[in-house]
Amino acid sequence: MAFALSFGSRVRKSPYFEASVAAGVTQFSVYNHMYMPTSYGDAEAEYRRLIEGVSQWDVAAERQVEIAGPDAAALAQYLSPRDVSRCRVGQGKYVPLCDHTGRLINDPVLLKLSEDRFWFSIADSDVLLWARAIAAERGYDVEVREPDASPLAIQGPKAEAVACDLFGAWPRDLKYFWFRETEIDGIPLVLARSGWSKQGGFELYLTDGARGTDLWNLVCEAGRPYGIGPGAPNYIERIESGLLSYGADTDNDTNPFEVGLGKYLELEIDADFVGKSALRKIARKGPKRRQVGLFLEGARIDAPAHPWPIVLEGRNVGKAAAAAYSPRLERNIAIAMIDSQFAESRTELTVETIDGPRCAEVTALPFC
Ligand code: THG
Repeated sequence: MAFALSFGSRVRKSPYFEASVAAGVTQFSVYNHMYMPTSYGDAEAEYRRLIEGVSQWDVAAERQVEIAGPDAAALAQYLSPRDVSRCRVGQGKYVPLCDHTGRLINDPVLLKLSEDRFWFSIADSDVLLWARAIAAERGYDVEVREPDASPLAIQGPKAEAVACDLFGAWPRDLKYFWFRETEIDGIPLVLARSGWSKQGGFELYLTDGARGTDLWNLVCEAGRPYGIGPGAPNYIERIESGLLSYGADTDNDTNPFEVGLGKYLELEIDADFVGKSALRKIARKGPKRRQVGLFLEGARIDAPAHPWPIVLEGRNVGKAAAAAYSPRLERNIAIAMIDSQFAESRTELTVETIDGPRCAEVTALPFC
């Protein structure tokens, strides 16, 4: 390609930026106003490492929005269409954040650090602005800020062995989304069992941004016996696993029911939260569109979806947000949003891909 992103100071660099460059990063995306590595040049090796071994990812762009102070629990609840009162200190929960109309505005992991301090670990949208505005409008006594906390993920079946070599035996007993504040070689961090893959693993939220290279190198060393290598949130594995990519799979009108997040909502709780009545109404009527999987016929897909239009009997009925060849299924697969009336499995459609139309069949998510 004859063009590249500009590397100015308007977009932020992660604490692992230099380490990623030294490790041979070849592509970045921009996420939460920060460069985020997306490839180290060998997609097949990165996929295999994630499925069979262990991979280390600079996901510092998953920024935190901290809510602290006397009304922190009240604001965290008001922002969340889930029961935050049942979240314990040291526990995390996946929380689809919605606006007053029930539209999805982010899908963070909520971490409860203490009774009066929470982090929303956010996907790519400006939750800091949202939380500050809601806090001010409602007169909550809180401080809302972005703390110095930058996740480094280790993902894959051997991630637990690496975490235990680094921290001792206790990470083995951490339940999904639970975490503990700790340190290693004087580097402060929060260790959580989490990460944006279904291969298992941990996230190390570095809380001293000056120590990024030190932490990256420690993880490299500990992972060496397990064949660790650099990677990034994996385009193919996330399609196979049906993990939501906010912004790729969603648009400005997507609601959580359309993308399979309805199961995380608790609309009958007493507490009030943003979007409560709108979400109840959508739950009653059912969503107009649904996220589904597709199997695509034809040659191995090697171009990302742009997205691609989906057609049935000459009518546009949706779009494919992401498509890839799945090495595990040995088939072309895609994640798509289509009109609910066509979302039944086995429905046959046409996808207008970059190299022409292809027959496709609807299937349920996840694929693997
Ligand atoms: N880690 C951290 N922050 C994040 C992400 C992350 N913020 C942005 C983005 N990723 C948020 N999106 C997701 C999507 C899915 C999951 C986590 C974050 C996830 N889902 C599990 C699943 O679908 O099986 C479990 C959810 C559950 O059952 O509670 O893990 O990756 N720090």
